[in-house]
Amino acid sequence: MSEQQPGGMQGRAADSSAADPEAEDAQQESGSTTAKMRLAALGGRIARGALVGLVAGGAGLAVGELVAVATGEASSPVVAVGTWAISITPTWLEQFAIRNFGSNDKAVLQAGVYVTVALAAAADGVLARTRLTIASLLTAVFGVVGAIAAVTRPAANTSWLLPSLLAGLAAALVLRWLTILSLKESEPSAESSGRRRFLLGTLGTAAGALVAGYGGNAWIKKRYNVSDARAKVVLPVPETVLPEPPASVHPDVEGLGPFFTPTSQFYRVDTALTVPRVDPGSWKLKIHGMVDRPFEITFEELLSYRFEEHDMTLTCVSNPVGGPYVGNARWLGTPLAPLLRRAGVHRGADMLLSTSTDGMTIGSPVEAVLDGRQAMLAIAMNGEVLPTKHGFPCRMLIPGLYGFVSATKWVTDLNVTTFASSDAYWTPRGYSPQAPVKTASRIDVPANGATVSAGTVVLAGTAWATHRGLAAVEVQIDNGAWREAMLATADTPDTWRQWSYQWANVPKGSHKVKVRATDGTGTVQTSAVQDMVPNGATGYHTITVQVS
Ligand SMILES: Nc1nc2c(c(=O)[nH]1)N[C@H]1C(S)=C(S)[C@@H](COP(=O)(O)O)O[C@H]1N2
Ligand SMILES: [Mo]
Repeated sequence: MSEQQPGGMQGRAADSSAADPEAEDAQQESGSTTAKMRLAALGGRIARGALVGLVAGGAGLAVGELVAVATGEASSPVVAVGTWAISITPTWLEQFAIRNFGSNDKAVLQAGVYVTVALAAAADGVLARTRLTIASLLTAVFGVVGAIAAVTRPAANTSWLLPSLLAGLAAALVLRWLTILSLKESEPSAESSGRRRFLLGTLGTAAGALVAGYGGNAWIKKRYNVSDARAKVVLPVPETVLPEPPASVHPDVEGLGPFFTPTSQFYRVDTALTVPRVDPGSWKLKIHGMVDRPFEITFEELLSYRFEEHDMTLTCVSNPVGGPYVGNARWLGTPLAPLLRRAGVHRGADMLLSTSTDGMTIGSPVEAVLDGRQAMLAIAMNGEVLPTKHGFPCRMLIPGLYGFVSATKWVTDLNVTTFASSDAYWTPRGYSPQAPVKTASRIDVPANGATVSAGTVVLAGTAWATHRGLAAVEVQIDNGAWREAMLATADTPDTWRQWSYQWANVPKGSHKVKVRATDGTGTVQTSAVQDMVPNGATGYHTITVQVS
């Protein structure tokens, strides 16, 4: 490279004009013009380098996407790196993401991966203009990093190496090719055909990468699409069809959510960057570990079992006090206990370690499955086949336990083991191995900070102590005495209970309202404030209401 030294021309200009002040002025002017030109040229080189880097990176990602059509979505470079990033995300950051982005946290992460790749690719493209070999090697290294991220995912096989490796190779080749074209194009002797070649090469590759990238992604979505298979599932008729709960399970208060959470509004929490799409035709559930008779069942066999409907509230350990990560649904499932009995659980085995197709592991107490509660393998919620994001074709549910220790979606493996010998996904990340749902209550109406008119104000909300049942809800206004709220009719001890309270003669001004519940064992919800980690937040939900 015949790069000029920065400032070289200015130096010469100053030398030659030192004797003549007027000439010096003129020279300085032309010197600053030259400096501007040089700056513009430098900017141009950086811009070209960055452009070449971005196009090379894009071409690499597109190739990765195309290869992933064969090896599966989770092996595509961005998904693999994003999934790996999730797995190393420290618990505080994960909590931060849940708090600030909620269910959009994955979209934010994926955007973050794209931005990081883009910045690195652009920088690499600039580097390539002076250090082409190093830059190409770096590109290949990116590919290797992606491949390692992919192949170390728990659900990976060796073919997962391919998308990122080939992506890195493709990006390195494109980088070399376009950088050489670009350097030729910017030589002083360059002909206009050189410039044309560079532009055509860059734009053509960019367009090709966009088409291949989007096309590959669409192809993946189509190839691994399970909506047809999902539509074809004929739900078994439950042994006893549950009647609808009475209308009185829901206090008729405007703004209070329904008793059953509509599936479309049901919260979603999982570590999957892209929703696993599991074909029920090839789905199998393996039951093994500390059992006498390990066995495997297909989806068809599963459907031939006895099915039951059960109303149950599911909640997340990461739900903050007063938070939204709780939902209530009617589930259709086959009881889990008979399956464990058929396998014959060994004495001393106390943990059921379940694994999903994406490699997520969840540990549940064997006792909670066998003690008579309605632990089940669910295939439908609210009368419809499970949506893919809620675990199609099959998920586990155990009443009374937080989702991270019971509600494995896309479950395919049940390993009977011990808490002493096995860790589930969240355990080394600071969460308790065992986590029963804590008694919780929430004020839903009015919203925190809302202004309401004086007179009688209706308060309403939701409270749950899943599996222990809910016995009472009380509200406290401005630190006064606790007053008993009106509980709506109970459905099952495994569902939440909604409540309301007629707050009469409310004076104008700002008021503080608190809520607490008592569970079916008579234990009052604790006022001690605790964070979500390690086993669920506690404290009383408190809101401020402006009365005018
Ligand atoms: N495969 C898999 N299953 C999972 C999880 C997950 O990350 N992966 N998250 C669990 C957690 S933390 C909760 S709270 C529930 C949430 O279920 P939902 O998304 O259907 O509401 O699923 C559980 N099952
Ligand atoms: Mo959760």
